[in-house]
Amino acid sequence: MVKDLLRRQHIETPSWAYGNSGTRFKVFAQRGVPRDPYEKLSDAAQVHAFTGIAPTVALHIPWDRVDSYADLARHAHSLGVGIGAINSNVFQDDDYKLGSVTHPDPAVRRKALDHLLECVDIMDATGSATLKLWFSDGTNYPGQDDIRERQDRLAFALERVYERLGEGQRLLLEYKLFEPAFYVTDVPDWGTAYAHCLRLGDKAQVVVDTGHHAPGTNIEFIVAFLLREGKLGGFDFNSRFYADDDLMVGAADPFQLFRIMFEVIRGGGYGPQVAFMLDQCHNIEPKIPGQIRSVMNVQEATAKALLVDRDALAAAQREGDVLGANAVLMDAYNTDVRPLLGELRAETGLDPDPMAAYARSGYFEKIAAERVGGAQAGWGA
Ligand code: PSV
Ligand code: MN
Ligand code: MN
Repeated sequence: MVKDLLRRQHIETPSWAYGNSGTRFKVFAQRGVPRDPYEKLSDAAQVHAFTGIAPTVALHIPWDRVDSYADLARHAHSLGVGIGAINSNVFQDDDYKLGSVTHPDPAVRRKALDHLLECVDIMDATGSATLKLWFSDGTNYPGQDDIRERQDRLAFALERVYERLGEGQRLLLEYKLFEPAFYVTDVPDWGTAYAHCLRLGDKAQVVVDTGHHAPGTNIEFIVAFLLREGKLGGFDFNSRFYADDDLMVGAADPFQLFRIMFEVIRGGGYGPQVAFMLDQCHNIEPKIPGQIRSVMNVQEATAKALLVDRDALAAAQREGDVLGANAVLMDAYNTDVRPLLGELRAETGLDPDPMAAYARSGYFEKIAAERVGGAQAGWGA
């Protein structure tokens, strides 16, 4: 039963994790980094080949701009992977200094909206069902702009995008407490995202990026609440120690990841309706192994969450047995699930140790020799 559910898990890796990245201080170039979106997909296919559970790749436009998106999707399929969410990017042009869809100038708002609509065209061309929207929009100083009117401008753009969505397509709205705006962020929290999505309709849901909250925020509560309302569309998984660090998921706080996965399962969100995506950068560690490790971290947290004895937990909760209920959860968390996952991989023809198998495969040596001048993933993503 647990194994069947684990076999069905699907974790999406981001194209930008394979490119060079860094902080606002320095982008560190690594050997063998992809030179174009086609090569990013080849690397993502390696993550899937060794883990067996990473069959789709998210694109970020224009970082992944190509002449033919249909051709890119064909290339993905030839490698055994598919195109996942299309991520819009209305944050890196000079025009967006004061915002994108909430900018005071209607011409800039139009430009941003056109980009979002183009992303839906790319969904059509690639067969992607998910548009992921994150806005860097906000203000730095009190009085800088009318913060209420900015909500009207945001709602207008979202409505236009929503109307453009086709059958089987949806939009996910991502929130983030701050950065790059430091005073007001136009979509700062799950409540704002939820309110906009609620107005839009069933095809609009909230995406929870685990690095986008104030320290100490109880993310699993947000997950439980959004699932209860049918408004949890997916995750951008990563780890944070301070702000939006984009470190490997499960590295900073594996217990939090377990608690989140438990609420996903408890709330009926373990299935295709809630997308498990990674949104990370590997600034100092090698990228493909960084992604493999991250996929395994999510898988381990999921396995532990699936092992929770829900009947025992419910009984302890009913009886008001505080320590007993807590112990049920901790028993599952403290289980070493690595042997189970090794067995699961072996049963599906995979190496039980994906990290070691990738290291032995010779893929890194091959790309390091072949690829010169790898592309930058973006920055501070
Ligand atoms: C913003 O910080 C964000 O989390 C959004 O998802 C962007 O699309 C992404 O980072 C880029 O890595
Ligand atoms: Mn994100
Ligand atoms: Mn982020």
